[in-house]
Amino acid sequence: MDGIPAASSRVLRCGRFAVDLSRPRVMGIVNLTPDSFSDGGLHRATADAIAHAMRLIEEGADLIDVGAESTRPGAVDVAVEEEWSRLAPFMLAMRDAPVPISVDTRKPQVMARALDSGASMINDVAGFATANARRAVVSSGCALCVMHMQGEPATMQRAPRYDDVVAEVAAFLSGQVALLIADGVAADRIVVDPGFGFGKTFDHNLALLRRLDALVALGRPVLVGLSRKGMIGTLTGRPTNDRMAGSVAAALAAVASGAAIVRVHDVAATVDALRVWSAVRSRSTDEPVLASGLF
Ligand code: HH2
Repeated sequence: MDGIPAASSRVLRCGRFAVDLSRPRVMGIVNLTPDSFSDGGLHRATADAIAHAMRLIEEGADLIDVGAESTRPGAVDVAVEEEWSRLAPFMLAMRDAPVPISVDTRKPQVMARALDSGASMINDVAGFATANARRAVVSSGCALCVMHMQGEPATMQRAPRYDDVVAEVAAFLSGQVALLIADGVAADRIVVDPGFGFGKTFDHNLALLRRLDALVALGRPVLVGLSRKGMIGTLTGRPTNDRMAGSVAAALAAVASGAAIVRVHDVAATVDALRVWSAVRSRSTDEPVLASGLF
């Protein structure tokens, strides 16, 4: 498509999958943290999460991202055994899932167990900053999401500071990609993510979204997670569960600037929006979406 940089035409190696990034992809969020499932015990929460993941896949999710440790601002760390006990039954149930399962974790021990249990992608909000994290993933064929975060979730929103947020985030991401490649990870396994809301003020987030092209220029596919985040709340004045329209608009803005994957809660709405956007952008007149566009 015109104006979309070369990175979007790549294939992402993702465990037993090869994800074609010639069109934007939607990653559906599944949360196994207890605060997301206020009623019921762990078993109920797991069953709900599996049903939710299947629903997101039916709605058109191209990947599923599952997390068992909250990384929201102020969140406290979860022990390895606790995090894995939440993830294990989900991973078992999703072993033959028709789309890649990405595991959102910062812990090398959890990464290793997730890969043994069939994970196709590891999403590390700490950007594989430790040698142990890189060691845990290097010899697998999984995809890796390298995200930028300033500080730690417990304190990251207290006083984020940058001289030039776009340049600093780009430098961190390219440095981590170089480290992974030096460790032996093939470049076609790696995506990068600016980490919206992770040690960033509203102005930092907006600057990153406006200058996403600077991250696309790094040459790796860019993944963005803006769904229902504080930035959408600031712009719309709406509470977390009423931010779908704002989140879809943000996803479209990111994709229009070259993002390859959008990480979202509202899969159906995002898939619809991307279909319309893609049809308008497409130069082909025989797209099925156009053929069925009559009353
Ligand atoms: N954001 C959250 C968690 N993991 N991973 C990546 N790669 N990019 C992100 O932006 C990202 C992430 C935080 O999302 P939040 O809405 O706080 O929670 P959850 O995703 O658990 O619903």
